[in-house]
Amino acid sequence: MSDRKVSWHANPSTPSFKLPPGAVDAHCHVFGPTAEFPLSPKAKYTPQDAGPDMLFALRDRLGISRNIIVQASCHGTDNAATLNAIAKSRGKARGVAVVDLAISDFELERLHDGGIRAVRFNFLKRLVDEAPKDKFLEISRRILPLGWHTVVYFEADILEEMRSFLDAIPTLVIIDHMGRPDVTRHPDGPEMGAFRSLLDSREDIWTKVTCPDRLDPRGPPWNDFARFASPLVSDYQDRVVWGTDWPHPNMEDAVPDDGDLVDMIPRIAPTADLQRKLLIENPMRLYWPEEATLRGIVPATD
Ligand code: 0GY
Repeated sequence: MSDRKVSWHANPSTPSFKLPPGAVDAHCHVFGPTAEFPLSPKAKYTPQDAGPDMLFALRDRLGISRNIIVQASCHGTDNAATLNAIAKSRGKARGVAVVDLAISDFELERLHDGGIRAVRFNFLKRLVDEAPKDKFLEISRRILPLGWHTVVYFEADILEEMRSFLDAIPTLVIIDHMGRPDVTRHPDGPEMGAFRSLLDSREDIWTKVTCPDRLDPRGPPWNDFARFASPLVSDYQDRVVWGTDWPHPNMEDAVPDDGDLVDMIPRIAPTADLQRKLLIENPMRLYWPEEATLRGIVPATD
């Protein structure tokens, strides 16, 4: 067990930025606890346990109100650890599943009842063995009646070959971590141009302005990341969400301080209006739509 990695900060700082009440961490994970929820035999990394109690302690410490728990690839297509964390949150978490391509409708409904609202398709070869686009599209068609959306994780160098697949997804789409651009390049260069043209192609393509630690090789204070993320937050203000990415899978060599991650927010979303959309209105609209309408967080639509 000694090779199990710790990829999170043991004692994150208290952020200077005070999150508004109701802020959602729209991208985080749990690992285990593995005594109850073992890692997948196909896992490409073997982290130490980082279960719901730890996640919710961090949530409270940072001033976050709710979590969107994304099934981590080390748990494969068994979403039990994610469902367990959602159940323990007492309504303060919802989730994104990774599903077996032969999943039954009954199982999809069971996931819905457990708080799942999206599936994730992962195209990173270091994380998954296969990413069959035709089968993924079939799943996206099947989740449409549940009102779910599709989360897609890929790196910028394959965006062009991803375009026809992304164009064909029938649900709302969220691209993880801004499509993982090389942030040492110019934010107005061809790579971001291609990403913006994807966002411009459909009103229902969203992105997560997440992972400065993962994307910015120069490290804190992550100035290059900020140059990429802040124009997206203002130009696509109704379809961006933020998250910590805790427990930062595979980041054991450059573990971020989660307090610093919160302090990035006013740098990429400098006004109270942008912060409210990024942290509350947008994720609530996606993950708790009924409550968002009932509580007047988003205007009711006809
Ligand atoms: C992330 C990024 C990574 C890992 C996973 O599911 C996962 O294992 O998402 C990564 O290693 O880039 O979004 O957490």
